[in-house]
Amino acid sequence: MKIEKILVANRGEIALRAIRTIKEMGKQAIAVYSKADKDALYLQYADASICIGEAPSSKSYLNIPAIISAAEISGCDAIFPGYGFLSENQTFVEICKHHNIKFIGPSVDAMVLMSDKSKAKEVMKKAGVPVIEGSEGALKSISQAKELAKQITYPVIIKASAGGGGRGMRVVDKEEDLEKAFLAAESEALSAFGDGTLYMEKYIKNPRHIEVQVIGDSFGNAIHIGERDCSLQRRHQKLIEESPAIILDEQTRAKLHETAVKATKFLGYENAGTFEFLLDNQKNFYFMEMNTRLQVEHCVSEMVSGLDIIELMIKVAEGEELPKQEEINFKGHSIECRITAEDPVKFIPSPGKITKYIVPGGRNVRMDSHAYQGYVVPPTYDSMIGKLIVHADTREKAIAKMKNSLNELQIEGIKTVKDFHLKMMDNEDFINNNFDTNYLSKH
Ligand code: MV4
Repeated sequence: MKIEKILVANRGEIALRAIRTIKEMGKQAIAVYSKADKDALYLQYADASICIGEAPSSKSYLNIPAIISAAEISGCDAIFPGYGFLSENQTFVEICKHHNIKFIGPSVDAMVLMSDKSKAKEVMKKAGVPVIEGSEGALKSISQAKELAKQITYPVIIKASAGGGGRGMRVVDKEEDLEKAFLAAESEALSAFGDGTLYMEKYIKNPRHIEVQVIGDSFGNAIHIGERDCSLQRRHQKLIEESPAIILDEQTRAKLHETAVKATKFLGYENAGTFEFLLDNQKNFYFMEMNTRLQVEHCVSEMVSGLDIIELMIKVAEGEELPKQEEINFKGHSIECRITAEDPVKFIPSPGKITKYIVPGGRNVRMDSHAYQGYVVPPTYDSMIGKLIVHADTREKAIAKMKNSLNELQIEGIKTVKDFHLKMMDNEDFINNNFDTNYLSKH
């Protein structure tokens, strides 16, 4: 089934990113916006745009009736969700189906399964994917948790089944601390997700966060588009991502890719997704979670593979078959720096008017951003105003190119994290691949 008109149910850089591909494919792109985004750049690039409500997300980008109405009024046959907002909302996917609008993403079943992190782990274990030693499903009581922790030995980590992103998570070093941690995680999970279900794992010290981009089609084919190292995070907010993950030797990398593809096929997963793994200091990898959406950092995978992942997502949704794994070749190294409107030291949001905006350019330099001179960054949404992505033959050259590009980037009127990234590009530990997920909290 050919898709002709796509509603982009998102804002900012990802809305712009999606509109570009949709138009390049000869399709029509319909944008939606809240009152706070009436002057947004992506609206100018869309074939039409529709206001869906007031500034708060709950009244606009999360407003399902408004978005479905916009799709119907404009005659869209599909919706592209992007990341965040409704991209992993099971109800939304079901409602799209009822309205005969193709949701460009996975099935409700896959989404539901992966949203329960402890169930997802059980299913992955069945698929033959290595998982971190821990509870079989949910924890039933504090005493059971104590029993289990003794068995797997401390430190352990207690996580929320409905969680992700670090909320409802507690590391426990010894039995005396377990009860308090259990109760704290439970109440945090209950208030954040409305579900206090917890599970337990052996705590892996100083791991690397490595994820594999996959995509499946409606014929049961699945391919990977390489891996990304996303270890440089601050309070579970990723800041720098790269592909390939140079920490991996060829053999581990091949095994990781093979595992992710096997898991995608096992699930009968359709469309783009990401398997998140933790890599321990002995280079063992373990499945952690699956993200059933396109991610912010997909660009580094595009740069090393030469593929347009959104184009693949749309083609899969149209019922086309994916290219074969052998047809996908990886070349060079890509790094992405997230540019947020935040103080570069304290990371406090800095919304406001951009008075000067000059973007870097040149060979293999990509700036995915919806910002422009005169644009007012609203305080209402995520502070990310763009992503600077570079590609080069080697990691060393990519770092040099990123450094140069960051120096070319000039944003005035608001604070950005540019200076943080510049510092990182000169940081010995970053250059020497000597970091892990705890690096930024330690330094
Ligand atoms: C872990 C872990 C160590 N051991 N699980 C953080 C977010 C959530 N998705 C899972 N997280 C972690 N799970 C075990 N068994 C360490 C983290 C973790 C982390 C993971 C990826 C990237 C950054 C992180 C920062 C702190 C903790």
